[in-house]
Amino acid sequence: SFPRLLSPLQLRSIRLPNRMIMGSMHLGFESAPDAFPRLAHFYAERAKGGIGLIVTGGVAPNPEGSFGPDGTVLANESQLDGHRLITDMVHAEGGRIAMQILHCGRYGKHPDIVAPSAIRAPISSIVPREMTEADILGTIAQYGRTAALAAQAGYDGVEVMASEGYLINEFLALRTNKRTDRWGGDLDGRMRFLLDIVRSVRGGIGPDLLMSARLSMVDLVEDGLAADEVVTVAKALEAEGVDIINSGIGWHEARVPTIAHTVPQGAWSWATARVKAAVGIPVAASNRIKSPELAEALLERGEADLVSMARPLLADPAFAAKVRDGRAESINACIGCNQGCLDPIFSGASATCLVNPRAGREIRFKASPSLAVKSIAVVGGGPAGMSCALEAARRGHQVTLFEAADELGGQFTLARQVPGKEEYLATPRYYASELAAAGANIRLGHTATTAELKDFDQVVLAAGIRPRRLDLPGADLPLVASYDDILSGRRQGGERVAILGSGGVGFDVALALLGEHEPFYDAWGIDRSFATPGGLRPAATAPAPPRRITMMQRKTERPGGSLGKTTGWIHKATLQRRGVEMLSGVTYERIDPSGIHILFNNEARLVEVDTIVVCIGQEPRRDLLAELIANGKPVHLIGGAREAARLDALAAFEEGTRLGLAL
Ligand code: MDE
Ligand code: SF4
Repeated sequence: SFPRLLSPLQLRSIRLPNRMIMGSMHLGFESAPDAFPRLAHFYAERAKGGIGLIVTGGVAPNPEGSFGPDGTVLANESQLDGHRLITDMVHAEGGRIAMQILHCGRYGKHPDIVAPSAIRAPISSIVPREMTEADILGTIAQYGRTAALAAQAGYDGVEVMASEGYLINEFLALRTNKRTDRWGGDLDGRMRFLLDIVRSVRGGIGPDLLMSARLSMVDLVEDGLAADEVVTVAKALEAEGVDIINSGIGWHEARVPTIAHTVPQGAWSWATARVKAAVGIPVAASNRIKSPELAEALLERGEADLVSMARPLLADPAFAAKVRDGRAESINACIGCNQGCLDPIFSGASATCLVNPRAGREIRFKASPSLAVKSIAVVGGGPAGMSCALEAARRGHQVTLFEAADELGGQFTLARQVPGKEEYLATPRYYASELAAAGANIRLGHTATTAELKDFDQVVLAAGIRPRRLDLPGADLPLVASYDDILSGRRQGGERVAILGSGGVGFDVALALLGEHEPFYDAWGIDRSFATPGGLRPAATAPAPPRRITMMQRKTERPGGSLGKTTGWIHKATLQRRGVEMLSGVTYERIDPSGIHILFNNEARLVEVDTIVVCIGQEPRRDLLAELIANGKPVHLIGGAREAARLDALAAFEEGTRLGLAL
């Protein structure tokens, strides 16, 4: 049971039924013509799912503050109808929603960005313009106007985004604030902008609505705020009548992972606890909190009063209702992959969720009961097959799912051997129990035959892929292994290993061969004693790797170029730290028992190894296709069986869901 998580909280005129907040997420379609109805359905579904409070994606107070082409600004009454649609639909579901006001400062992706000082961010190519006194006063007033408009639109409150390295955070930190006027210098000067904004916002929303401020608990960049400065700012916010302090962790330019799956769950609660101990108002913990058990434990330990979860609400809109109704074990857990949500956002596309393709597409992906019940065979229990079978079964079809292995999950089960990816296994577990609940017949350890499939009305071929074999002299020698040999645990690597192919699978294999991760705080130089501004310290010396690894690829570009934008750099840094060699532009010549002969920089070289792991892509597995077509069976081909060029779980789940809704 979750007594603390489920206890209500009164904030001014607003009563939260529980301590779960959905954290702010930019979804990437905010400026699309149909954005408001889509957003309204997205938030309404989460409200229906029982969340205590929803915080919207960031809305800028003026055009300079917007993300860029896909950002939104609320500066006049012209958009109020759109926002009212959101608040009306959320309230109709019994929910509460606060609008986040976010000025992106030097992180905006457009030419007119501004900042306290004209210093370019390391993750941007644009130098911001230094704000004048008039810009600053104007911006403070615009925050108040935007807040007033939010109140007029029916929001229950606003959140002031003061973390993650955005404009207000840029004013707070010496790293980005070199001003010598009253907006810079000592902390009183640097926090003046934030406190004036908070006053302006309160003026805009009046005394009854709630105000949250998202404050950076630890900046994780050099010349970030010192430990006592964070506390001083928090106390000043309390004195100004802020109702909730929400946690931000690390700037976007920080070279420390903060929310990827490699970050231990609850890794940042120490930073929130320091602030919580110093103030009397409720404080919310955030980042890598995805299970109700951990959330309850944080509250029980007194490290926070609320928990803010963002991605877990993409993965399962009904998260809070399941906690409330004693069904927590049936939560579709976020696996921290960033593949469906943050990676697309940082690449200028829209967010959804890998394990819940319906997220952000609530209107298009509506399930309606099937009018004519059909018997459907789904061959293959990987991402495409599982998701298709589940949607079809939920809609009332008679579904039989055939899986040759002894468990569902397909390529997903290979995550088991990759340190930090263990939580990926929650996904097949979730689908398996939901399939059973929806009445699907699951036949594990069974390879379907054409004869068996003959009696079904429709067949979905989702048999996935098989690893592409290496076509090279010596490729059949015993030292050569396929990636699934290693990732399934069937084979172990030797002392010296060559990995052929440096895409996502090659990286997973390298990480698996390195074994357990180093302790997180040591590897990334995180100072939990918070003795230096920003909370960084030199990383510990990396332990010697258990084996020597050389990764290679034929492509000339840098290895890891195809990895996710928000996780690729983490994996690259981890492998580099452990001394993994990475070669690009390699020509493979031949393999013999001593290793692999290659051409590298126009020179012949023997890479002496005892194990060669082949990670050079996949081919579709379509064993039954020709026979089924010859028998005149309607066959649907989805997932890797249709297109294996890129092993793409995001696409596979989406294709499966789409087809399951259409059958
Ligand atoms: P890259 O390829 O890793 O780097 C490019 C080059 O820059 C260098 N670099 C740096 N050098 C020095 N110091 C630094 N701090 C630094 N940072 C980068 C790199 O070394 C590299 O140089 P090279 O090696 O080539 O010589 O980076 P990229 O430009 O491809 O991508 C950068 C990213 C923005 C993707 C990035 O760095 C990101 O991965 N950072 C982590 C972000 C993250 O995970 N943040 C925490 C979670 S998000 C969160 O908590 C709140 C999110 C707020 C909104 S959503 C809520 C509001 O509505 C996010 C919306 C963003 C919309 C744009
Ligand atoms: Fe979580 Fe991955 Fe879904 Fe993002 S795409 S919400 S990280 S499961």
